[in-house]
Amino acid sequence: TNTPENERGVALKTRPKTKRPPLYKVMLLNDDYTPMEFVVLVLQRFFSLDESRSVEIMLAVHTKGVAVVAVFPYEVAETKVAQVMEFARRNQHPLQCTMEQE
Ligand code: TYC
Repeated sequence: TNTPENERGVALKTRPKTKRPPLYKVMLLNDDYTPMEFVVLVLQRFFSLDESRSVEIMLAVHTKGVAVVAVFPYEVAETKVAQVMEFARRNQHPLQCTMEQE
């Protein structure tokens, strides 16, 4: 609708509308009690990160208080957060995982 035209009624070139869905940052929060090895396991298990990348991210959270683990569309991010929170709860660790629009 409302395609731009020149003075002779010829359609002008327009950009195709390829609106991308919003992305959400999935973040881990630091705490004083969750074991470092447990956080590394979470990163490997739920985010498919290798051992060295998992250790890097865990240490970033440990030193800075929070770090972005990955970005996903809404429903994927929501699933990751739920999986991490359930796994932490089942193992009685206070680890917190949150999401926020990019
Ligand atoms: N601070 C925790 C400790 O010293 C380790 C930790 C890292 C906890 C990352 C949570 O998201 C976290 N055992």
